[in-house]
Amino acid sequence: MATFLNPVDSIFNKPKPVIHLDQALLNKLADGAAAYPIPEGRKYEYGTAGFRMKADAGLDHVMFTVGLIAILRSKKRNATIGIMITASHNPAEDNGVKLVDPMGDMLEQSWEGFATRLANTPSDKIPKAYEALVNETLVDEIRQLQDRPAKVVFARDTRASGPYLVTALKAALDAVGVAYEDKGILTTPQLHYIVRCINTEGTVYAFGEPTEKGYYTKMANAFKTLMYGRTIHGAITVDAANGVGGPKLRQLISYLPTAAEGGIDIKVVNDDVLKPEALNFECGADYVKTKQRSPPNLNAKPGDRCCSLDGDADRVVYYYNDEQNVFHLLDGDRIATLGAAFLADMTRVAGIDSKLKIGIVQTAYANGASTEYVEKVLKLPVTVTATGVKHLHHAAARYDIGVYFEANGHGTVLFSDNAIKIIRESEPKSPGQKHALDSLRACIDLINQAVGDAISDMLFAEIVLAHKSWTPDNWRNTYIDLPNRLVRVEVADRSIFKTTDAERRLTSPKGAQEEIDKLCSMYQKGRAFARASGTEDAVRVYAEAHSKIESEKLAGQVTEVIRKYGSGT
Ligand code: G16
Repeated sequence: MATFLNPVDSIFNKPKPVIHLDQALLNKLADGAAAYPIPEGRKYEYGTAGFRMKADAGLDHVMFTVGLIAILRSKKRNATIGIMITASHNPAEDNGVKLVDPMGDMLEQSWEGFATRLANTPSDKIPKAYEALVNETLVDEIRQLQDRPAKVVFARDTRASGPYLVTALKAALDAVGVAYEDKGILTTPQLHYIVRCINTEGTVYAFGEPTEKGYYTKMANAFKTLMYGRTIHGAITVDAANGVGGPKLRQLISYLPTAAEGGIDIKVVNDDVLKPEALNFECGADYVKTKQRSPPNLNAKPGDRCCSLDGDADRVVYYYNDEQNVFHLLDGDRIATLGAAFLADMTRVAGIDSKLKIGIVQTAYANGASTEYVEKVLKLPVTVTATGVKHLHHAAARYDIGVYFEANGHGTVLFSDNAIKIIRESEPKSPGQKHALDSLRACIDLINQAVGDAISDMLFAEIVLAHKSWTPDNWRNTYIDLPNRLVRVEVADRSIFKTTDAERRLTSPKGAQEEIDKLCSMYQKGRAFARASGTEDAVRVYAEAHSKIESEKLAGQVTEVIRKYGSGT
C-alpha cells in the first residue's frame, strides 16, 4: 500500500494523505466480486433490519460488500465487528444480513449509507469503490487507520440459504485477508452478546465469556439468584417459530434448574429446524401478534402461559386463553410494563430510587392504554421513537434504567454505567434491601443489554410473574388494551409514503394524513397511522379505538386511503 500526499485536500496546511491500495489486493477484490454480480435492475438499501430480500435475488452480492464494510468498520473502531445472516420473522425463502457494532448494538446509522452505496456498486467497480471508502472512512488529516488489523465474527440462523451466503461473505474477507471467526448457527442476540464480550474482555465493562456456553452460564446463574425462594407456577409453552430459538432454548434448559429443583418447566414446541419451509409458518411471534391468535398446533389449555419467539429469537410475545377460551395477547408493551414496574419496585426497596431515572421507550404501535398506564399508574416517563430497535436503543440509553420494547415483542432493558455503579456499590441496611440489591444485580446479568433477546426476555417475564405470584389474568388486568388492528397493505411503491413525528403522521403523499385525521376523529379513542415497512414490500396500517368493531372499521377505512394513494388514483 502506498501513501501519497494530496495538497488539494490540505486544511490548515495539513495535507490529507491519499491511500492507494496495492494492485494485488485490487485484483483479488476484482476476482472475488466477479462471482457475485448484481441482478439486472436490482436496488438495495440498508434498512430497519439491515439488508433483507429473497435469498436468491442477489443477496450474495450484498454479502460480499457487507464483508468489506465490516472490515472498514472494524479498522475504524479498532474492534471486532459482527455480521448476522438472518431474515428473522420473514418467510423461509428470504434471508438478510445486518452488521453488529462493537458494543453489540446495531450498526451506527451514519454507516448505513456506506453499506447501501457499496451494495449498489456493480462487481467490476467494487475494488475502486472499496479504495474510495478506505479514503473516506479511514483517513483524515491526523492519521490513517488502514493498516490496523481487522477482525470479524459472523453467524447465521437455520435458513437453507445460509451456508451459500457465508461463502460469498468469506470471499470478501479472504480477498482482503483479515481474521474472522465463523460462529456457525446462533440466535441474533447470541451473536450480539459474543461481539460485546469480545470487545469488552479484560476491561471494567467485561460483559461475559465470549462463547455460547458463556451466554447460557451467565443467564442461568442470574436466573438462579433471582428465583431464590420463589416458585414459578405451571409450565411455560414456548413456540420457537421452527427457527434457531428452538435448539438454543433446549441448550439453555440444560443449564437451568428444573421445576422440581425450584426452577422452570419449559415446553418447547414448533422447533423443527430440519423442514426449512416450516420456519415462521403459522407460528412465531409475528404470526401471533399480527393475527392475534395462537399457532393452530399449540393445544394449550385455558390459563396456560404460552409465548412465541420469532425466527432468529430476538422477539417474544406472550398469550393465553382464559376460562371462556378467549385468546389474550400480552405483547411487548406488556413485557415492558411488567419489567419496568418490577425494576422500579426493586430500586424503591433498595433505597436507591431517588438516584436513578427510570423510563420506558415505545413506538407508535404501543397501545394507547399502555402509555396511559405507564404515565398515570407507574408514573414513569415515556419516550416515543420511530420503529426499529436501533432508535429505541439510543433513546433508552438516555435513562439510568431504560426499558424499551416494540409492541411486536422486540426489546430489552439498558442499565447506564451510573446505574450499574450505584446498584453494585450500595450497602444494604436491611435484609429487604439486600434482597432487592441482589435481585437488581442479577437482572443486570440476566437481561441481554446488547440487544432485544427473546430467551432472556422470556426468563425475565417468568421471574417477575413468580415474584408477584401473578397469573396471566393478573398481568392482563393491570390495564385493558384498546382494541386494535394491524393491516399489511400492498402498494405499487411504498417509498412514496413518508412520515414524521416518530412515524405517527404521513407527510407524503399529500392529502393522505388529512384523510386519516378525519377518519380518526369519527371514533371514540380513534388513533391510526400508516408507515412503509422497512423489511417487506408493503405499507403497515395500525388502528385502535374504543371497541373492536370500531378499531376494525377504522383500520379498513385507513387501508382504503393507503390503497387509493398507493395506486396513484
Ligand atoms: C425488524 C426490526 C424491528 C422492527 C421490525 C419492523 O424486526 O429489527 O425493530 O420492529 O423489523 O418491521 P417493519 O419495518 O417491516 O414493520 P425483525 O424481527 O424482522 O428483525
